[in-house]
Amino acid sequence: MNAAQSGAPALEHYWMPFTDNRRFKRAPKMIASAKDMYYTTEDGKQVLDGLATLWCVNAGHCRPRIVEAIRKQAGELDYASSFSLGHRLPFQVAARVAELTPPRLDHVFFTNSGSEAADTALKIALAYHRLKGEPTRTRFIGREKGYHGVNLAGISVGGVPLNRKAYAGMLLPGVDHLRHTQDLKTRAFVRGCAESGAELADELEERIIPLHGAENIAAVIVEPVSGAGGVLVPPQGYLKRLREITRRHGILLILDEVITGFGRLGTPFAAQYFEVEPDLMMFAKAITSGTVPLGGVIASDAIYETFMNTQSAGVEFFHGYTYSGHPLACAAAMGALDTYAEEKLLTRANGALAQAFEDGIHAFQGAPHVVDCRNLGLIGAIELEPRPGAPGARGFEVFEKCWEKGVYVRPIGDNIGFCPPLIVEPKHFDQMFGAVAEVLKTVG
Ligand code: PXG
Repeated sequence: MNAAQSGAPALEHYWMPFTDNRRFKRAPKMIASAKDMYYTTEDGKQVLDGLATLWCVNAGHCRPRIVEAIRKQAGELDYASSFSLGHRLPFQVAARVAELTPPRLDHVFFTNSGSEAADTALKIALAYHRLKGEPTRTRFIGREKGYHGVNLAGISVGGVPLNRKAYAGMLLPGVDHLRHTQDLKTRAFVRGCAESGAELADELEERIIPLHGAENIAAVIVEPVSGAGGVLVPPQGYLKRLREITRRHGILLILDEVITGFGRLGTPFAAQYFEVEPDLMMFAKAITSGTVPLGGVIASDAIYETFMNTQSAGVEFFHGYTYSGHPLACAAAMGALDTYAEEKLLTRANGALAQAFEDGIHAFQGAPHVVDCRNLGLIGAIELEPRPGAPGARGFEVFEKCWEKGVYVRPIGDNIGFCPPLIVEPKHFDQMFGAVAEVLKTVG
């Protein structure tokens, strides 16, 4: 039967994101449906979702509360703008997000994605300093291996070289980067946060602030645990130190919680896990458990009040998206937040479950090609030695062979990322890590 007879679509029209299109289209991996921890492929195979798909399906797939909320909303109010009009849902979702975040983070600006949340957070920072009478604060400090989406501002403060390479001449000016925190020589195979390395944050005060001048720096932006940079867990005390230094110098701290938000570390947000209160926090992905695009930035009272109180009447912030606060996305968020609350998922990545996950990851120490194992809460990775002259090839081979065995894990270069839905059970760890262990024996 040819493709037309089987009803399969032509493949050339869809330009797939972050994909080797030619390779995929030679041997497509097509998913037909999903439920809880598993996908079903078009050829009827069950595949365990070991990455909450793209670090976002925290409640598991096709959960009834979320499905029903979206269905109902689509028939009731399909779309309404938030530009000088309102409907209840985004107000309700914003209040629930504010309840889950640290005390002084209270005001949510909705976007559709994490990339837009990055642009939004950076723009809030610039406009805030200007309103405060400090218009020279325009520089941003990101971190090597940081990932803040793919828009030009996000890749400028981000530190994933391949995402920046083609646009090198056109990135935002005035950006500097902190060193990343990984060090295979002194901190490989550490369980959770390493005891050493907090001093890496001092680079901000010792090198970057003297070089650029604190009065010229708007914000520092980091992920609490970097995800797409390879799952890098911060050293103990590192984020607290960044917070102290930024506060001392009037620099805003933006935490990008697009992956860590909504229970990944066993607390609603990583800010609570690390006991650090940022000025701005970005979220996306798991706010709807990945079902409908929604992201946002939650701002501190001080920032919001500056916008509201220091300007004469009129629009306080010239920014917004057609779909900011979209009814379907907000309905999905309510369904996801209800599911998280009812099933206590936001504190599940803790205790015995997180310990079993950690033990499973660290059992790879000594396995073929493995040069590091990292974990925190229910996020982790193993790092493989790259094949000489072919970085990423070994990681991709592991991904493909695991898929054949019915397990989806994500290659991030030569790192293999693990980030299961928060409904995961120990038996799923056995399946996931078991498949990777078998595959590693067969990878050259
Ligand atoms: N910040 C972080 C920390 C992210 O992980 C974004 C921002 C951007 O979100 P949107 O919704 O615009 O994609 C992300 C997204 C990977 C991978 O290779 C990770 C992401 C996206 C695509 C690929 O693991 N994270």
